Amino acid sequence: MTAAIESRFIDPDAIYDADALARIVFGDTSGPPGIENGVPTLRLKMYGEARDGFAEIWTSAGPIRSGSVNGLVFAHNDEFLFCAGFIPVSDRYTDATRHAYGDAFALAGELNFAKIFRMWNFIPHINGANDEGLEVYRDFCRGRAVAFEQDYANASGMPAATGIGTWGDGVGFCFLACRESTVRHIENSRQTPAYEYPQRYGPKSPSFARGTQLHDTLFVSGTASILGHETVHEGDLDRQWSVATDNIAHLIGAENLEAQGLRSGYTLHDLDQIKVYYRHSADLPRVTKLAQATFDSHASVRYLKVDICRADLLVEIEGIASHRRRSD
Ligand code: 3EB
Repeated sequence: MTAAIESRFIDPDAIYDADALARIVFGDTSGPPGIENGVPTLRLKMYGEARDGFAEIWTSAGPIRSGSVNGLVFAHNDEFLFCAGFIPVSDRYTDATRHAYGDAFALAGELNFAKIFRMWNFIPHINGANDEGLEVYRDFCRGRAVAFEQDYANASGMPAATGIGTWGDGVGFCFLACRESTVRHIENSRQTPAYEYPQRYGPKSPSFARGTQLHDTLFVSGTASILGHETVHEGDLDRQWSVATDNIAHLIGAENLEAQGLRSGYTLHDLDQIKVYYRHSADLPRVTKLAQATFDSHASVRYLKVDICRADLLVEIEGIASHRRRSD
């Protein structure tokens, strides 16, 4: 059996499926995840006002079991697991991250969902310094890397991910995992694999793949204006936008996928469920225009004003590529 897993964006107050796997509320509050109306819910403070927010709902057919343990909440059907957790705000993240992620990986293993295919990490004060003077993102990356090295037993590799700012009082994280499905982690020949970034970006490299393919769906990681391992076009929003979207187009295109043994290729018009993270409020009108010119007019796009993991990045984009729309 292969059930599909799908996400959609809805109003934060809208009625949602009681058998949803997950609900992530991008609103004006944050905190540890809980089970709300039977559905694991992670609240991330991403906006100053509740009315600006939205919720992302993940659904998959079949009976669902949900629960919570160790501050983690989860839900799964026969094929897919969602798990979320939270690390309170701190001036040192390495150990807490290592433990929280280690617990989450152990839970996924115990529930027999060994393959993580998409992960999100929302980090407060991401460009700030911890009590050793190390940038918070780098501190976080150190703990996450150790958890992947020591507690993530699965050989399928590191998943597609987003590591981005939040206005909340702690790190909110969540991931999706599966059992036996074929999961393929994809790299981008225009970019150095993040897990091979040189040490100048931090003591431990970020733990993620540029994308992950599951069945006919390619989950695209947060993607920015980085070529090789270097930020390009510091201070220039339009140019950063074009490098970021060219990076996505290349990642999901036939040439890059074929070089990694995959047959399907996608274009930017196959991208949906798009999140555009932008650093400066004043850039929103421009970012909206650029998105309208770049993506399919039917694609769902949401905009979030947050800090980005490198102080010189102005914009970062994630989404999901599939051929579904074409055959609609
Ligand atoms: C980059 O390419 C930009 O730390 O999980 C993108 C996606 C980025 C995921 C993460 C970071 C992460 O390095 C930043």
